[in-house]
Amino acid sequence: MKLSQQVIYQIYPKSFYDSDGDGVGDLRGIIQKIPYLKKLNIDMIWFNPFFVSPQNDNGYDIADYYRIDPQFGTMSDFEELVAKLKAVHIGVMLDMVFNHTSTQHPWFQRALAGDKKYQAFYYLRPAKADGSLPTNWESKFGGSAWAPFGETDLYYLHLYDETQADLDWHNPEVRAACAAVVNFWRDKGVTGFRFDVINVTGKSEQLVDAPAGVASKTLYTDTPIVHDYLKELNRTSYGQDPDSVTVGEMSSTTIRNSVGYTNPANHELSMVFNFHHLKTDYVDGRKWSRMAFDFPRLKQLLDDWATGMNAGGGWQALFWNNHDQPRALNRFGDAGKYRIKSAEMLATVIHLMRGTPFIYMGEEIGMTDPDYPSMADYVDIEALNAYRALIRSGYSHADAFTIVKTKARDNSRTPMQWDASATAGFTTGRPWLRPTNQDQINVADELAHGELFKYYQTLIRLRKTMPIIADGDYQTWRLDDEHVFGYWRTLGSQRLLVLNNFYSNATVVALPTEMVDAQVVLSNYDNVDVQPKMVLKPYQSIILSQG
Ligand code: TEU
Repeated sequence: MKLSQQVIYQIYPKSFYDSDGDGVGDLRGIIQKIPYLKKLNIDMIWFNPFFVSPQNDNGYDIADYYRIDPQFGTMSDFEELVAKLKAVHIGVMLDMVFNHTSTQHPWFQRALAGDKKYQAFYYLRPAKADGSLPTNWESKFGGSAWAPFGETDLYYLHLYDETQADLDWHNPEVRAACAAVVNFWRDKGVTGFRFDVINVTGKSEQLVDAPAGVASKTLYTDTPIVHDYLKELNRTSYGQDPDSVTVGEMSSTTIRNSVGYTNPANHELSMVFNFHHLKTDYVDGRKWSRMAFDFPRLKQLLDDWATGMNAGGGWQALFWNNHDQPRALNRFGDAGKYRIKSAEMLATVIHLMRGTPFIYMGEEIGMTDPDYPSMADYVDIEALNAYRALIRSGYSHADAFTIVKTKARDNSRTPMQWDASATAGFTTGRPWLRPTNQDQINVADELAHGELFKYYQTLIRLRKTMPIIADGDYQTWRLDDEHVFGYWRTLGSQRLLVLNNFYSNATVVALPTEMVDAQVVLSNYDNVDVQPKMVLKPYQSIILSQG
């Protein structure tokens, strides 16, 4: 099936389904749930990393790219999973974390033991003449991006945790080693690859301080050489398979670069994730802050990206949720009274756009953030570091905790809620992270008498059956509407108008004249009557078609 008709589902293996009662999800658990995945009718599954890892960053700190971490299963479990998914036409996308390795990786360990070949795999630098750290760069998880390299007088660069050492992509042996990993998994039948923070691999060879007032990330994000690296990786690995599906996770990227990464003529990637729309509830761009989302800004960003990527022939990965983000319902929808309607509205926004929709596990049953009473429930390194940093900078415990509660990555990492039981039907043991609202939100209830899962099935079916959804152009509708985010899709003489009310109040939209006798393709409320002045109910979405 063409990429434009596909929908991808994301599974966080640690939290999907536990088959052996140790409280951690595993590959055999996923095998058991294939009928559920097939029912949703998704085309590919992106799995977060399940490779051998000390798990300091839940598997994004890889110690062996070629083996499965025993807590998730064995290579034969993986082979069985791939074969059983293939039998029902579901592809596999693996997470390739190539910006850094775990400091437990043999490459880093050999470098530490003095092996020059592997020292050249990493960024090792001496202190400055005055004895200070090699640069003033900050780790994305807090503190300096430099840590002492063993007993030497060198430091190694880590843009993420201290146990995640950045690989030096200038070294052709590093790039060849990464391509070899991709090819190893291709030989196992894997056709999809997600490249973790791939746009920060293009650091300059001379690492320099960020000038005062300039964020260090601007020095190493989206540099021109990233495009060269991707062209090479494409040529030496996944590009040899015409059906491969690739997505780059692009931290703080631009539309111009993303067009470059994804325009098929460039032979780089199939699509990219960007995160700008998910920063519209940040105060002054700071994640560890709290405010209601800025609706005009959210619309402007969604529209700018859709318009720019369309104009440049680029392709977007469309998403609200992933394992790094609090649940979208708690941010852009309503996690209470209008939970289902707002979940349907948010899904409509994404699934009707031009690009490839991603569904993060649990989204299709309307999962929300857990309600944890204390810091003791949080386990993610980023949240724990952020809490300490907030306290250090003068926040009270209560204020710091409120921010952590709304922003922690743990919010999306709670176990998939299969039923209303104490462990949410996720495990027979003690879940590694506690679910809190499975009595109200779970798969069993949703399949028995819910409407949200069915709504997702419909959205997925529409993309496969309506060429205008898969391949039509995107155009802006009135950006100044105060409650509604709408947009046009067009293909030949056919037009769709997609209207989404982001609020719990009804609102009126004066329909463009050419749409007053349009057909209703779908709405999340019954009995829609097309009127010149249309009333949109709370969180209502309507898809109108003409021609
Ligand atoms: O995340 C990359 C990234 O840009 C993070 O800084 C992200 O913005 C942050 O987690 C949000 O708070 C990827 C992975 O998705 C994440 O799970 C890893 O921790 C990170 O890379 C390092 O590998």
